[in-house]
Amino acid sequence: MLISNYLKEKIKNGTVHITLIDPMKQSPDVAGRLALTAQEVGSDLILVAGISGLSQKNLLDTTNSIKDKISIPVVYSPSGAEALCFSFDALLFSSLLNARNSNFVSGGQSKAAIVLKRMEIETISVGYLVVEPGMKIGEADDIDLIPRDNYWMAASYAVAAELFGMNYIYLEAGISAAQPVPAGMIRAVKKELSIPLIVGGGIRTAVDARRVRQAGADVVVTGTIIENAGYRERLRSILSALKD
Ligand code: 1GP
Repeated sequence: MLISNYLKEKIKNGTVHITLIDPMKQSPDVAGRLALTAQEVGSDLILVAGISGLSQKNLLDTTNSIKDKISIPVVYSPSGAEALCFSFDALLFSSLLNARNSNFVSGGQSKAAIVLKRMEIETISVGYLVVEPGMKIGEADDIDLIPRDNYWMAASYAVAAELFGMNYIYLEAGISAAQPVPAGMIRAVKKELSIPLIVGGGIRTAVDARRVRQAGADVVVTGTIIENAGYRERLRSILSALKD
């Protein structure tokens, strides 16, 4: 089944949860165990997110270890063409829309595009929008971060992406952000959109997850919580806030 159809079906039945695993943060073996826990508590998909500096070997080993242990889909979100792997179920083909550096908008993606198409890898196009504080991503000088109170800017970018024909909008507050994207912003974006909305960054508790869901997120992404002690229980309570 195509991952886009899998997601469509899941979204029809409620909020989707994605567990993000960064291969640079643990060994491939541990990554596999974390992915298994995520599957056991009810996560719908594992997103392997490459950040710059990720080696081809680490990506391959981590992917193999995850795929050996779980049956839910594993999708890759590369940060560029430096590490690629074709054993994923699909690839998020994202454009960082509020970047000033065109490499993040389409330049980096163009380097991998022909290979991906020829390999017939499923790609899911995503309009990626980084909201303050943006954390690591926000530290890059060339991003026009969306201010947390500028709902209009977020909605305008999101609708532009929809009109470009993108499949999803991803509102990102940044890895380990102190707070998730504001609920008011999620609501404002959702109101204008006809395509599904992904929200991630800074979601640590069931209260956060419920707020993001009630504001209109179709898909919720968490990453950092799985790296800390007690992650199984934390993830379980987030999942119950999303799926009750
Ligand atoms: C996914 O960047 C996030 O959008 C992950 O954020 O690590 O804060 O959950 P956390």
